[in-house]
Amino acid sequence: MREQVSIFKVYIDGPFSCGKTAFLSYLSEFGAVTTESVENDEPFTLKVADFGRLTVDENILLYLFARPNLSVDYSHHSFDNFDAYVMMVDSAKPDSFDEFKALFDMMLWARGDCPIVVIANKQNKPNALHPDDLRIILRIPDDISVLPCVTSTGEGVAGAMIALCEQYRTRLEID
Ligand SMILES: Nc1nc2c(ncn2[C@@H]2O[C@H](COP(=O)(O)OP(=O)(O)OP(=O)(O)O)[C@@H](O)[C@H]2O)c(=O)[nH]1
Ligand SMILES: [Mg+2]
Repeated sequence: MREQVSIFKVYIDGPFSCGKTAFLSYLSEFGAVTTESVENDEPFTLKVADFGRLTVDENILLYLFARPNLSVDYSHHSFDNFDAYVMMVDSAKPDSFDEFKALFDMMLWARGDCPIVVIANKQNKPNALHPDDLRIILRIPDDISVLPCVTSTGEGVAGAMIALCEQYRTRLEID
């Protein structure tokens, strides 16, 4: 008999252009299914989440969802029905930190006790802040990992997913 497949839904969020689609694309076995189109020669994202899928093994499937860009008014957005959460920031873009904090507060509220990691993305930029400094500036609680990534090359991406899976395991052991 075929074993039951567990599907875990992972929600990826973060300020405009921090690397959400690139992150999802890197992980997903068929790339990102996006709803981007072009308007006035500029990329434009419709109000539907990017989607991807990662088969971890024969029993575990990750469904990956990322919020599309600022065309979405996230004040009406509900994301409390996911199994794990990834919050990203462009480590070299301080003018996006207020937006990060607003999104992160909503995510903390929505996640309950589900696994969560913060990705300090774009660490390859010359003026990127170190994850330890970002933790202080962005007031990330001590029990949430802030992990360095260069999503455009894939560096740190797998490690972030492993950290999320480890949190599941720890939770299962506690339960
Ligand atoms: N230098 C550098 N650039 C990156 C990195 N990750 C993503 N980018 C670039 O950042 C830009 C934005 O990446 P996206 O993945 O579209 O970001 P996004 O968060 O999905 O953007 P929106 O959906 O429009 O909010 C692209 O040009 C990426 O190639 C990284 O680690 N380092
Ligand atoms: Mg995107």
